[in-house]
Amino acid sequence: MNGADDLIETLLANEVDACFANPGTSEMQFVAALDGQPKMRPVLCLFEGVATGAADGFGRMADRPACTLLHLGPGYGNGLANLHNARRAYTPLVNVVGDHATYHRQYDAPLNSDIPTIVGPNSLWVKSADSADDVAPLAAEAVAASFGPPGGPVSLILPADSAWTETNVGAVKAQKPSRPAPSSDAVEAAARAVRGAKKPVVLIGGQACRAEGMVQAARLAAHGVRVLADTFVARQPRGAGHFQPGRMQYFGEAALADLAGTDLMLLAGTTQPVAFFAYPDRPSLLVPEGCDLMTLAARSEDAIEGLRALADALGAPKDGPVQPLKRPEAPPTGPMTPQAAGASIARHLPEGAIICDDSVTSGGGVASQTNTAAPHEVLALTGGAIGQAIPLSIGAAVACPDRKVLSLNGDGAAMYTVQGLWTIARENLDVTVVVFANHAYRILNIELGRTGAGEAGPSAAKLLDLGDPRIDWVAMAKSMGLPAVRCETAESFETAFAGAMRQKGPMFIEAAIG
Ligand SMILES: Cc1ncc(C[n+]2csc(CCOP(=O)(O)OP(=O)(O)O)c2C)c(N)n1
Ligand SMILES: [Mg+2]
Repeated sequence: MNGADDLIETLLANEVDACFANPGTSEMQFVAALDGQPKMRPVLCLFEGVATGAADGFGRMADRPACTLLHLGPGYGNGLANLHNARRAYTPLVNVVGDHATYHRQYDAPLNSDIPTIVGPNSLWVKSADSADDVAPLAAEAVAASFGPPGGPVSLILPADSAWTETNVGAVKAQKPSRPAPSSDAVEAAARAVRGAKKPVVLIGGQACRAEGMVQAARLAAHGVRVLADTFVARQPRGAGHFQPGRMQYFGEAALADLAGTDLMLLAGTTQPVAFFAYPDRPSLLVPEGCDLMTLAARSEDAIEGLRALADALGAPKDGPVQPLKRPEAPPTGPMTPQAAGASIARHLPEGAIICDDSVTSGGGVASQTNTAAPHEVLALTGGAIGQAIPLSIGAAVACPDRKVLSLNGDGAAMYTVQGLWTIARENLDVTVVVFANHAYRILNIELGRTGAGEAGPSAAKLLDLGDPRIDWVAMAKSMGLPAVRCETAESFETAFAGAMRQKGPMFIEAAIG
């Protein structure tokens, strides 16, 4: 046994059994050790942003961490944006960052970098296992730390000599932390405040938006309390049989207009709402003036228990409202639009599907119609760093092999981590990838006006247009091993999407909307 064997044994002993990897020389011991541990599923990702986003998708669906295997500081750096999204999703995730042998660090070889500083701001926990005997205990610490609460990425640095040196420590079990329920004082205070308010709102996020939390939130809605969910939620059920809360509006002025007159905002599993960006002369904080802000359950607490206790304290009914099953009866016709795609998706999405959403300006057309589709779950872009939905779908499909996964992407967003298509094909994952090809960063054309930056002239337009040269999405997907079709009409999308939902395995659809 060497440190690398101990690491994988410890990960497996703590149910970390998927490894999204892009290895290098310093990780060769870990790679070799995988052969002795067939329970660990190695998944090669051809860019670290794919590996980290996949580990996020896995953690969101499995409620336990996957690990990544990353090559020193630069490998980690390539994976940073999706680790940022994972941190904002509070997803348990263990990065194994390979490093030079401890005695080699002093020579400042080309791949040498200050790994603790690079990984620090985005890791709940960072330690370097500087001897083989340290590896297993630190790996167990890392797994425990990844659960928070509320959870997030952690980074275990693994020097090459710690991996290759012999050790007899063996697997170490992690102590998984629990989420404390909010105090009864907090629940009573919240109940009093709701009774005294004219127009109370409960804002739910994070763990409160999981299926069990939504059941409790629906009871509050049945009692007459307005329930809103955060704009971007890590994992939220949607469709028939589920409660459909309102959504905090994305644009600040729309959010404040929506909240006008609200005199109490209770937070469960989230923090005070703020605008995604600042704009000249527009507010940052999305709490109306004169509205009391109160926390029922912090992110680190058990918000589901908090909602249950509040509903009980208020004498709310046992059951709240849920969505009916209502799918568009007629297949959509005419030009290819996000709305047409949304109609086909609502018609054919199978029960239990998982939607990974990074579809930017095309997303609204899908969301509005899938509210009453077959029950499914949505994983949203929690950290605003686009390029997430292809990687996320990989991890979700590895975690849930019996569920259909649908990855919805803007064409700009898809290009960030397009290498993930190869992994979907190589692992034969049951993922349908849709790319909304408008050949533009369309949202930024909207933002140009909103920020007061003005109209796009020829130089500005060059930074917002993707049409020259036009990306051939079908050729791109086929080159990485996926069957692929281009849909220029609603009719052709309907046929392609229905077919994709009927079969099992990888499929790529270009929705040609521009
Ligand atoms: C990592 C990262 N880089 C840049 C941005 C800025 N950004 C936000 S949306 C966007 C373009 C999205 O374009 P696309 O995916 O084609 O969607 P569309 O707006 O066309 O619907 C960019 C570049 C970002 N959010 N994250
Ligand atoms: Mg686009």
